[in-house]
Amino acid sequence: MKITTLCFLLTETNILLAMKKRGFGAGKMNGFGGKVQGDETPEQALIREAFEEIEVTLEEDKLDKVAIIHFKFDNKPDWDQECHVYLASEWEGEPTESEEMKPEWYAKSEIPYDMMWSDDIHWLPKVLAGEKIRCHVFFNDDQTMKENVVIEPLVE
Ligand code: 8OG
Repeated sequence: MKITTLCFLLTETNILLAMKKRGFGAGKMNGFGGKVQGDETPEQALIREAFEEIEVTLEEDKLDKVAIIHFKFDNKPDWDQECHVYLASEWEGEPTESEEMKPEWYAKSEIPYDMMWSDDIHWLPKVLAGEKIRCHVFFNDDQTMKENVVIEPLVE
């Protein structure tokens, strides 16, 4: 099973999203992050991806883990994914465009869900409101989402 990471930078009023320029989810607005490689922990993978994708330096003890999202595809088990989601209010460096992502700040009250993955509206408002959740999202073979999103408290 693929393990991935996802992170959103936050200020008091704003959230950092970035347009994915290539690969899985190209054209969508999202947090930054990506696949865990080798024997990395999710946090190590995220710190590496933060620098590669938007030139931001994160510290492990300043990451707030808020969710694990399980993505499950009908007949494509190799697409299944466990995505570890973090919020960060402290970082070093100015978010900068790379070959992979073009970062942009949005007001937390104006998150452009219509430009994002269709499942995000089910769980992102909850984690921004302070909930820690485990979420199960199911997809059809054509990558459309099924309606039965399951959300439970995150207990690790
Ligand atoms: O390494 P790569 O860029 O392919 O990793 C995929 C990234 O996209 C990773 O950060 C997880 C993220 N991602 C999905 N599916 C979804 C989704 O449905 N919603 C959100 N917000 N992110 C997703 O792969």
